[in-house]
Amino acid sequence: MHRYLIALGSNVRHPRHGAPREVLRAAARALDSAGMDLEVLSPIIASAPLGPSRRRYANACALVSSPLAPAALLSRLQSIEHTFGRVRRGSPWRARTLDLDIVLWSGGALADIEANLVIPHPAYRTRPFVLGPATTIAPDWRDPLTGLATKHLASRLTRRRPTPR
Ligand code: PH2
Ligand code: MG
Ligand code: MG
Repeated sequence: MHRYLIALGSNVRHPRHGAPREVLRAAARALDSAGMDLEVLSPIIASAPLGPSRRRYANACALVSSPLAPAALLSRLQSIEHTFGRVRRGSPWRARTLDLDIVLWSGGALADIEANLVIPHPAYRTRPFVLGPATTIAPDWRDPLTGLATKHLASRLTRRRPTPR
């Protein structure tokens, strides 16, 4: 059995599920089906968009256990994105109904060129909208590359710079 930390994001309404935070609630239910067990979902936060899209995001993180290896789990996540109406065309950072990213897994560091998959997620250490929710459900999970726990990565981001005097 493997464990995965998954980041969820949405910044487009879904015609049936509704606003982005409702999209994430429905997506969490989909993470508890067909070879995946949802252990816990973090609180859902609102976050300012990073990148070109102007719409605010709903973000959350989930802990999932699964017998699936990373490439197989990724393709399950992509098919869930697809059932939520995500269309992959245009810029990779365009607004999206649902984004499901693998952030960490119990097997450590991995680069699967064929599946276009890198774990840990290459950008998670600098993203408050990932580290905030992740700290609420997996504060002590260490990044296999830097050795820093989620809560330490998060506090590095929010720490105030020393005020010059
Ligand atoms: N995801 C992106 C790009 N920018 N900004 C926020 N606030 N939340 C996201 O999930 C997000 C983003 C690419 O996946
Ligand atoms: Mg993403
Ligand atoms: Mg993605």
